Amino acid sequence: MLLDALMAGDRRALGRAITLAETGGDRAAELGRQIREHTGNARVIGVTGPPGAGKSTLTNRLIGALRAGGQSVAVLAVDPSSPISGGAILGDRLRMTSHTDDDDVFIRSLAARGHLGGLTASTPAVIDILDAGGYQQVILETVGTGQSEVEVGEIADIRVVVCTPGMGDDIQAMKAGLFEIADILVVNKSDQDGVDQTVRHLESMLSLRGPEHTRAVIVPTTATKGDGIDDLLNAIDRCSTILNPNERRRDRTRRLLAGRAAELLREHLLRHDSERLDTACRAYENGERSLEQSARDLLKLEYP
Ligand SMILES: Nc1nc2c(ncn2[C@@H]2O[C@H](COP(=O)(O)OP(=O)(O)OP(=O)(O)O)[C@@H](O)[C@H]2O)c(=O)[nH]1
Ligand SMILES: [Mg+2]
Repeated sequence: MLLDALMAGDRRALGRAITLAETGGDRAAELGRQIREHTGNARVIGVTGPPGAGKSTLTNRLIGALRAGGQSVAVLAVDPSSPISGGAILGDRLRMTSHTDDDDVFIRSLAARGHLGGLTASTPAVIDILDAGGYQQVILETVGTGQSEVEVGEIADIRVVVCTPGMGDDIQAMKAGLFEIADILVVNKSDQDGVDQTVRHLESMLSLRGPEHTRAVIVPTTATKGDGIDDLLNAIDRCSTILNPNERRRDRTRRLLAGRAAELLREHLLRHDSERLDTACRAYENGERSLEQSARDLLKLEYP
């Protein structure tokens, strides 16, 4: 039985289960159902940010720090297959080779197959497999490219957004996506100029975030030297308030379901409910309703 072998810590079974999940189909769905009750033990740490910010170097350091604490670690690096970061997988592999002989470290690259430009549709299933397979920490590295950070927000229990000094206006542009989901904002490459300025800039942006967001913490790091990694790990630990597997599983499912429902709603409105969409659209264009009001009208939500 694949499930038994997987739960017994058999690495080949783990690889087979992941491949099955990536292929999809009935057998994958069946495995997914079987393992559900064995999930919720792993902590999923999402590490995202612009290309080249140092996510893989930082992840490599995190692996080391978590291993030193006796934790087993799985890393999923999502290859954005964008021309900018071509060869990312090879780069990631090279930067994480210090852990390849360690049985309690598992590193796998997932190809992003265009699912909303970010994560693959099978990522949640692969995380469940790693979780059931006994990995205590799962690090999900993705390049923040538009939609993907929203998905990381849905999948990861803790969201680490990596930026670098001197991003200036780029940070402003980041606001809508990356910034909103962050539990922890890492300013990596702190060995470069402009760290203090970037930290101040981030602080002032954080103070503008609405009350629905809990306040993110800012952690400067120099991943190449290992500086600030302990601070980062402490910040991650402080974010990990859910300890019970049932709660963690439910929390994860809630986020995934809400995200998927939002996607379906969008499709539904565009394809099958265009009359209602047009009505709301007209009210907005006539200036009768604001964009926010029109959107709420569509959802039949009362405007606060
Ligand atoms: N000076 C300096 N360079 C760093 C630091 N961290 C990473 N780098 C360098 O930045 C480059 C990119 O690092 P990666 O870890 O591959 O960055 P990444 O965010 O994973 O990149 P992609 O996966 O391609 O988006 C490498 O040349 C690293 O050596 C740092 O703290 N200081
Ligand atoms: Mg990388």
